[in-house]
Parts: sequence; C-alpha cells; structure tokens
Amino acid sequence: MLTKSTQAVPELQYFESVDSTNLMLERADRALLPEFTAFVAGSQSAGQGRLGRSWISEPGSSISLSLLLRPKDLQRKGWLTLMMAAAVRATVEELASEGNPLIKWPNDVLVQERKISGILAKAIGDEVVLGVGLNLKSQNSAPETAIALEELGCNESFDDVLFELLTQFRARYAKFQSDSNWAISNLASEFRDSSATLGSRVIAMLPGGSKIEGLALDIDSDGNLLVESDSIHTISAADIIHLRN
Ligand code: BT5
Repeated sequence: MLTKSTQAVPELQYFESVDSTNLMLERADRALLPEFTAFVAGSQSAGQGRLGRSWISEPGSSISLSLLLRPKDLQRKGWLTLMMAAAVRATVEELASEGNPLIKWPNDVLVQERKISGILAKAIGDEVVLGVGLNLKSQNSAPETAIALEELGCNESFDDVLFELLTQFRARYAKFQSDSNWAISNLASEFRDSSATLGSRVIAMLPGGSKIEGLALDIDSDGNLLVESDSIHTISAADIIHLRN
C-alpha cells in the first residue's frame, strides 16, 4: 500500500489503528530496529500531544508518523523538533496549491494561523522518537483551530504525502548527521525565513505557570526563543500565544 514511502526508509511498519505511534516505538525492542525506522498509523486512539494533551487522528484523515533516530550530536538533539517542522512546512508548500505554511516555535506548522501539524519528540537514552501528525482531511473531533491539506487544494494520497515528508526530513537529517554545525545554521536560517513566531508579540506560558509577554526576537544557537520584554528572556520550553501586532 505504501509503495513509495517504503522505499524512502530502511524499515517502515504500517498500522491501521494504534493507540499512539510514539508509544509503539517507545515500547518496541528498538535494538532490533535500524535507525530511521518509521512507524506509521492510519489512525490513533490515544495520540499524544505535549504536557498530557491529546492529538486527534481519525481514520483516513491524517498521517501519524514516528521515526527512530540516533543522533550523533546528542547535545543538539533539541533541534530535531524544528527540523521536522521545517520538513513539514516544505512538504505542505510543495503539495498544497494554497496557503503559506509557517513554523510556530517550538513544534507546530500553521497555515492561515491554523494548525496543520504538531510534533512531539521524546528522548530515550541516546535515541530520539520523533513523532509528527499531519492533517490530510478535516476531522470531526479536531479543534476549530485545525486545518488540513485537503482544504488547501491538495488531494495527494497518503503514500505520496508521507513520501514527500520522509524525503524532506531525511535530507535535513542526513546533513545533521554529517555536519551538525552546518546543518543547524541552515535550519536556523530556514526557521527565520518561515517563522510565524519571530517578529510577533507573544505570550510565552512557561512550564512553571509564569508568563512572559513581549516581542519574539530570534532563536539562539541552541534553538531557544528570545523574547524581549523588560529584558531579553531566553525560553527553552513554553506554549506560545501569538498576539496581534
Ligand atoms: C502537539 O502537541 O502538537 C504534538 C502532536 C504530535 C502528534 C504525533 S502523531 C504521531 C506521534 N504519536 C503520538 O502519539 N503523537 C505524535 P501540542 O503542542 O501539545 O498540541 C496539542 C493540541 O493541538 C491539542 O490540545 C489541540 O488543541 C490541538 N490538536 C489536537 N489534534 C489536532 C489536530 N489533528 N490538528 C490540529 N490541532 C490539533
């Protein structure tokens, strides 16, 4: 069924329906799996977002993908989320005839200010399970803030979209594995060119419950977001609300 996508990775396992592809890969005997193994599902009953939130993936409506990665530069594994966001953005731009996909720091891709994709990375020892959900069609239970490829004039098949996504990500990851400095400076430029966040006034909701409101200035060499309010704050993890400028 996934004829093209199967050729884009060393191993691809497809499941019609699972609880969560991230959880499946976390539970798997990963020592037996080659790097860049892809677990793919047609639907998830318990798709995971960050901080215990859920990700909606109804049958036939979205791609749920988790990749097994073994980054050589472990110090910089935090960049993998933005790397996947850049790959999704490029995929949407390539396949959709409408809309201007932008990356929302740290883990979303938006089109017309609505979310088409979310990313969830989990580090387990020296490995990373990198999960991504990409909406193909609108879904009954997804929030109103969701958007799907079909609404942007894209009716490509599951296999074609997955193939494009795997190819876009693999190109970036191969550079990262061979020269992480160079790959990250490219990735940072890519983010600056296609960011919904930079240049916006934002509220950063920090994990401890406090908030910082200010102007999103840039990202630093570790991928942290720099927000200017009374001073410049370096933010490594947060939920970001974009305010109207
Ligand atoms: C995310 O979390 O956006 C990470 C989503 C990762 C999903 C993939 S699918 C493959 C792999 N296996 C998994 O179990 N997970 C990964 P977060 O930033 O916390 O956003 C979650 C929020 O997005 C929810 O609270 C909803 O508001 C919204 N949401 C849920 N489903 C959505 C959808 N299909 N489209 C757009 N928004 C959605």
